[in-house]
Amino acid sequence: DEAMRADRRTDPSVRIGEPTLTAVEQHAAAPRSTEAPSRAIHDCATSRTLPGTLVRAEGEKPTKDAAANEAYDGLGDTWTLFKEAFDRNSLDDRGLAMVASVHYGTGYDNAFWNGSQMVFGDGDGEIFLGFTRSIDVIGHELAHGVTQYTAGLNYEGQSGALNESISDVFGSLVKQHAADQSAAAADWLIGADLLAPGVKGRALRDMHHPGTAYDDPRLGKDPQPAHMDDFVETTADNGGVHINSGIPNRAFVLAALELGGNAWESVGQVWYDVLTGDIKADCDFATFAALTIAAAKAVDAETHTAVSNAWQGVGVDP
Ligand code: ASN
Ligand code: ZN
Repeated sequence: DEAMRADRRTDPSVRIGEPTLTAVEQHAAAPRSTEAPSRAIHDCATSRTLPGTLVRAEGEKPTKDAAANEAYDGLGDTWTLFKEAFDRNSLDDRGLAMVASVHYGTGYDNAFWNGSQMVFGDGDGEIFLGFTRSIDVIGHELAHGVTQYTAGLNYEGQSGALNESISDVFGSLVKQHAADQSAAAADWLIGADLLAPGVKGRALRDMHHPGTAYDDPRLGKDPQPAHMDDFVETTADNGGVHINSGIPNRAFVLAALELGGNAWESVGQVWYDVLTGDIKADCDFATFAALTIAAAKAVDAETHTAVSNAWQGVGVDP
C-alpha cells in the first residue's frame, strides 16, 4: 500500500527495486539469539505449498491448533537439548531460525526435513495420527538439519542409515532430556504416539529391539535388523536407510544402558562429538564404530569399554 512504499523510499537501508523479503526470509534474517530459539510455525491447511500461513511466531501464545502448538513445543525442546547438553545454538550452531509447517497435504502419512524446514502431515487417521504428536519425531526431523550442517552424511546405503540412526538417536534424546529421563527409564521408541488405535504395534521404530515395533496386516512387519548378520541389501528406501538404521540404533542403546545415567551426558556426547568432528559424508558403519570408540576412549575407560562392547553386540567390526 501507499504507506509501505513511502517507507521503502525513505528508509536508506532499502534500495529501490530490491524485492521485499518473504515471511520466511524475514524470519531467517532476524537477529540471532544465543539464549533462546527462534521458531516460526506455519499452517499448510492441507495444501502442499510451503511454508503456508504463519500461525505462531517466537514468543507468541498458544494457538487453538494442537498440531501447531506441538510443533512449537517440540522445536523448543529440541533447541534446548542441543543448547543445554552440547552447547549448540540451533541446527547450524549460529542460531538458525527453526521453521515448521503443519497440516501438510491431506491425510499425509509422514514428516520430513526439506533441507531448510520441518514438514508434518496429519496422518490418514486409520494407521497414522498427526506426526507432531511424538516429540522424538520432531527431534528426528530437526536432527536431519544438524547432520546437514555437520557430517553431511550421504542419504544412501550405510552412510544414509547412519544419517537416519543419528536422527533417531537425537530424537529420542530430545524426549529423554525433556522428561529428565535416564537411559534405563527411556522407552527408546520413535513415534509411539502417532499409531492410530487398532494398529498392531508400539511405534514406528524400536531402537532397543529393532524389528519388533509393529506387525500389522496394513503395515507389514517392522523390517529393521538388530545385527549385521541380518543387514538388508536393497535398492528400496535409498538402500534401506530406514531399515539398516536399526543396527547403529541398537549399538547406541546398548552403550547407553551399560553406562547408565542420562544418555545425553554419556554416549550422546560421544555421538555428538563424532557427528561434529572429523567425519566424512560417505562414512560406513565400521568407520563410524571406529570413530565413536576413539571418542569414547578419550572420555574414560568405562565409556571406551561400553562403546566397544555395543558395536560388538550388533556385529560391527571397527
Ligand atoms: N520421516 C522420514 C525421515 O525423516 C521422511 C523421509 O524418508 N525423508 O526420515
Ligand atoms: Zn529421517
